[in-house]
Amino acid sequence: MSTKPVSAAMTRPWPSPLNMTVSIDAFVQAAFKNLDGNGDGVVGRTEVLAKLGPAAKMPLLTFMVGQVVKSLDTSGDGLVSKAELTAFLNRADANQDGSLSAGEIYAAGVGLVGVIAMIGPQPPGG
Ligand SMILES: [Ca+2]
Ligand SMILES: [Ca+2]
Repeated sequence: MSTKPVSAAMTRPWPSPLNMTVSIDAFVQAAFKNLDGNGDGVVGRTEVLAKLGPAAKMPLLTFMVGQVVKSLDTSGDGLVSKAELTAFLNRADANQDGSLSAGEIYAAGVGLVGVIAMIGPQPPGG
């Protein structure tokens, strides 16, 4: 009998989407730290795609990023501000406790799952 050790490469800085509970504030901070490449406090589609590297060449992914940005961008300037992301996450926070459970994330739909999927796989040192 042999058991395979779990590779360290399999671990992620974010918990598994299936059992995660995320503080909205921490999520917004992490999202902007990770995605706001030019540090101007707003995140656009090109900044998100730049973070995705070679995967950004996939048309479906490019489309999804555009849809997510569009759904978050309530002011219509093509950029997502911290306030816009916070407002979106607050809407998903069904019990208004300031954090999101897996159930709340699931209920909020594909847009939020897409955001979390993008933010989740942070490259080491990135
Ligand atoms: Ca920016
Ligand atoms: Ca905006």
